[in-house]
Amino acid sequence: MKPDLARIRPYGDAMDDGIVQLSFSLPLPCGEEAKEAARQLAAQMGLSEPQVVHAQDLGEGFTFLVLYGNSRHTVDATKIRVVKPSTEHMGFDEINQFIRDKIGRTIVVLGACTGTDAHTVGIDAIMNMKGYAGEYGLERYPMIEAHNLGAQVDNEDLLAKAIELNADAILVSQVVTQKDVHLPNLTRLVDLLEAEGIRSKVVLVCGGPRISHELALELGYDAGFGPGTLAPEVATFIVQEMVERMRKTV
Ligand code: B12
Repeated sequence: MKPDLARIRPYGDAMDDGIVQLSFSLPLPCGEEAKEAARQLAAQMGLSEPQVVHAQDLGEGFTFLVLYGNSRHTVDATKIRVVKPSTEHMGFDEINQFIRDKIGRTIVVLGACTGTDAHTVGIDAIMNMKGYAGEYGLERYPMIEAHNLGAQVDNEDLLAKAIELNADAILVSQVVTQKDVHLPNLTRLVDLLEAEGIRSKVVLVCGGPRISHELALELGYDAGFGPGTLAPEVATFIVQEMVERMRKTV
């Protein structure tokens, strides 16, 4: 049976059954009361027939719960439009060859977690030599000179390094988003680059679990990448953007 794209519902055991899985923790000791509280919460969230399939004592009066329930809502997938950098990306060899052929020199890419952010795993996944999820990071690319500045880098220091190394691209990772601190921190870098008159010289990219391409564009970045991003997607964007800019200035 084919799904009705105009009325997409979650798939559990059978098409259109609407079954979803939900997990959360409650500040209640593990027991029947915690399970009943979880069922009632799931019902209030609009799930019918909520069942607790897992309850685990987290200690100190907290319980972790997993529930199944039935969602009646549908989405019209034919009307979905998502703003994203590009649909096709090149592979490792193709990207290096593209740089040789179209740019003719190694390119300099700087990366950092900025502001108060100490979550380096995301930027490492994109930049580290050993790579992530089967894809080498940018440090492995012979045609990319990659510098990962690590955690809690001030925007001012990142700017100074970008000028010193004559960076072609700057990659900013923002994971900690409590009270939306990532937003002014990200726009601050744009302001600094503009004040130095080098904003248009660099390809400026941000990423993190709560970053979308659409948000990045709103903040003045050239692209934004969210969860599950792989290095070749980012590298493809950088090199294609560089070549596009070269084409426009000829
Ligand atoms: C590991 C971890 C830590 C470690 C970090 C160690 C390290 N060296 O990185 C430590 C213990 C230090 C830590 C501390 C804190 N953490 Co923490 N941490 C995590 C955790 C468990 C995993 C994050 C991670 O490594 N993900 C794996 C990577 C691969 O995924 P990713 O970051 O999304 O990266 C991918 C994409 O987003 C994208 N990407 C990311 N960056 C970039 C950049 C560019 C340019 C591009 C193109 C793409 C890109 O590509 C990556 C690969 O696909 C998460 C919870 C979770 N399960 O996600 C919480 C989490 C991120 N932490 C959180 C919090 C609150 C904190 C603390 C504030 C806790 C505290 N009260 O002290 C501190 C803050 C410290 C600080 N100053 O930053 C919250 C953030 C909540 C929010 N929305 O703001 C989370 C979500 C946990 C939670 N549910 O509350 N944390």
